[in-house]
Amino acid sequence: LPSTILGYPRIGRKRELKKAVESYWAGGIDADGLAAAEAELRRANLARLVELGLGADDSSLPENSSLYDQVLDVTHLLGAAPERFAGREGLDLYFALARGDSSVAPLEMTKWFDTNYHYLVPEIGPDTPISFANRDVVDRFTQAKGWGYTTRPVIVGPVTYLVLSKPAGENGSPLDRLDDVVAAYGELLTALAEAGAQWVQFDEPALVSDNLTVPRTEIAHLVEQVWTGLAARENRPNILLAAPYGDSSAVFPALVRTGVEAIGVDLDRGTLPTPESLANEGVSPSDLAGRTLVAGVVDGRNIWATDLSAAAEKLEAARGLGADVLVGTATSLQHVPHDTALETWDDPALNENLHAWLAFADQKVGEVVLLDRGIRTGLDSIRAELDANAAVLAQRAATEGVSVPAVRERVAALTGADRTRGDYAERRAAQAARLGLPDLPTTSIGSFPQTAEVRQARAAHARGDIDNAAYEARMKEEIERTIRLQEELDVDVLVHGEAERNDMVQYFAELFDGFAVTKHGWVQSYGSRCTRPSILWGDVAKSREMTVPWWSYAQSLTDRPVKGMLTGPVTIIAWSFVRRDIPLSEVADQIALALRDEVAALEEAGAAVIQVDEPALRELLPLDQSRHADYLAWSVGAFNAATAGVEPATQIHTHLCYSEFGQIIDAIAALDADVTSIEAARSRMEVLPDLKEHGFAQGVGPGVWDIHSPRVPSVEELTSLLELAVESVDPDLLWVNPDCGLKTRGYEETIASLTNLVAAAKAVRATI
Ligand code: THG
Ligand code: ZN
Repeated sequence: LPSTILGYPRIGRKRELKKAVESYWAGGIDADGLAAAEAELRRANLARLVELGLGADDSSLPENSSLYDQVLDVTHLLGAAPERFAGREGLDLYFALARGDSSVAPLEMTKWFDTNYHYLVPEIGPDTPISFANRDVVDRFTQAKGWGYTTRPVIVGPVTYLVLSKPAGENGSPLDRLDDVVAAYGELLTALAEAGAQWVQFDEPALVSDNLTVPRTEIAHLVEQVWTGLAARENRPNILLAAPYGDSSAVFPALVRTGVEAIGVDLDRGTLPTPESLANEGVSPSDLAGRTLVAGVVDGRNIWATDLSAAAEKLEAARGLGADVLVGTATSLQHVPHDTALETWDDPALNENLHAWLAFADQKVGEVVLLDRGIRTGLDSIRAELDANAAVLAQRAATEGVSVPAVRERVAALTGADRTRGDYAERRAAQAARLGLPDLPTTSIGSFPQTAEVRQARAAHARGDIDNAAYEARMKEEIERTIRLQEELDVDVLVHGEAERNDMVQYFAELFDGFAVTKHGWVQSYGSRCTRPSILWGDVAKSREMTVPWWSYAQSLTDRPVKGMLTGPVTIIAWSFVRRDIPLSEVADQIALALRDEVAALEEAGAAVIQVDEPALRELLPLDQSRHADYLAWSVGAFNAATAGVEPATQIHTHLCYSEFGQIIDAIAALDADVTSIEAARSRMEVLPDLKEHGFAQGVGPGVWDIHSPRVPSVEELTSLLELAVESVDPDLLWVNPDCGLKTRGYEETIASLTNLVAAAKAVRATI
């Protein structure tokens, strides 16, 4: 096996996969059309990788394509569909599992480790069918072989698959089915060998996470057992067993003991064990002789050019363990966009800098190929490239905007007092007097439906087809419509609807100093859905007018309070590609201070309620438990720095996009927001008793309308949820709202649902 990458973006340089899949769903192309488009994209990606320097026939080409999701692909491979999908097969079944259909709810979706990618959660119970049921992996290999490529299929490993599954039904754990899954993988190995595969890659990232229901030591034990068994099979391809997404040093001996031919480790987030620690586990250099170590020295999920000298040092250290060392990526490159060459930034200096500083997937392949040359023919043979890379890193550090003294000083001067709002009881009284709201006040989370017209206006503005004044007029029309609608519906605290925002992070990234945005930098978020993460390259500050004019316009239209709406520091970080030359905690404080300025500007303009959303607070929680406390301290501290500058009578809201609080309930209390809105409808307010037990006694808005579904909730249903809520929450502290923003909903269902929501609030209000 030569040097390689663990996976390549599959959405396509021009989002070809997204377009093909969505066209198939819409009836624009049929199954053959989709298969043809998918094959063409796969072939183009393979051709591109060979053009970039990977070998066509030496198994260095990863085959990690998927029509929707790599975990769903395993469910499909195993035929492990829950009972409710009975009667469906092939593509219909595959997409029904992903998205549901007219009569069945889809699999649940959740985050893939600490990335922004989401996978479909398998439901595995004692009766779930499990076999080697689908040959797509083999067929793709064979098809590529026909094109002249010997690929290396990439498949999520059996232990990770089951650890990420949830139980179907009441009884047992998905891991009870491990033997059945392993048997199916065994058959897959045979089928791949028969098709001529030389190598196959299995990813077992569960090895590096503490955030799972199964303890890490148990996962390591299972991986060792399963892979020792699979490695002992005859008639199979060579196996690359990868432990991406974090530190596998503690489980490395278990990987060695499996006997697989190659091990892949993440040396970006993780480290290698020392020869001494290996010796303590009874692993000696001779155990590694003749084995391959794919050293993941090129980061797979951020977009900065690799420090090649540092990478070369890691490779050198890896050789000390006794294995044959190859260059690899730390994770699949599916988390980064395709190619920086597709981008042009308007500012010529920034354009030149970013092209030098950034490495998207194609540039990372180039780095792997270069480092491979370095370890094969000696570092001197790539000395010129190493020197040029060092010069770029030095140039970046010295570039204006990367380190802004005023920003650094301001962060350094932050005190505990700057992060403290003062007594809640006093704030509560002052806010009650200022706002004069009824019990159970109604509000919404922030965005209103983004109509096709709004999107078209934004696109026309971006193209230069309409000027600033016309665009502004168009947005103001939309804001007025949104305000009038909420008044008609008799909502108590209004929002302006965010028509002017494309995305809640990109909007701020376009306005703050220190960020760049991309035009083509799409990254798959789930299925056909993509985001373009912003690039945080420099020190962050606010130097432009941002949300105040829009808010002021909205507030000028009504006597009811309109919320100022901002996105919090952790969420901005979580959904951007962030610089790594300073600690995240410092980046967070910089963003916090920029937001603090905006909070102050809103307050100065008269906003009585300001919401700072942190939907991603939970997302960035490290996989490694030992790092939780530090993370929660800086993330909460940043939120506090952004919001604690306001008067007691100014009400701070926050919104969190999930309901699983377990690990972070204390952190949520420490945010010290006056009102926190959360997801609660789907779990029937389950979270509220927990909050109460924890002594959380500030305003809370448990979402009563699940906006993730197009269904309009009835007044009765909403009323019953609110009746449940008042059992745990003082009616004086209870807010009534949907469980997330309405951007993705249509107007018709929004009006119907908000009408019912207000009616339910009034009904329950009358009973207290
Ligand atoms: N903004 C950003 N990042 C995010 C989210 C976000 N990451 C996590 C979470 N939300 C992911 N969820 C979604 C939901 C919808 C879409 C993408 C990610 C989506 N994307 C459009 C598409 O692919 O067609 C493109 C949107 C666009 O034009 O910008 O619908 O909210 N930053
Ligand atoms: Zn939300």
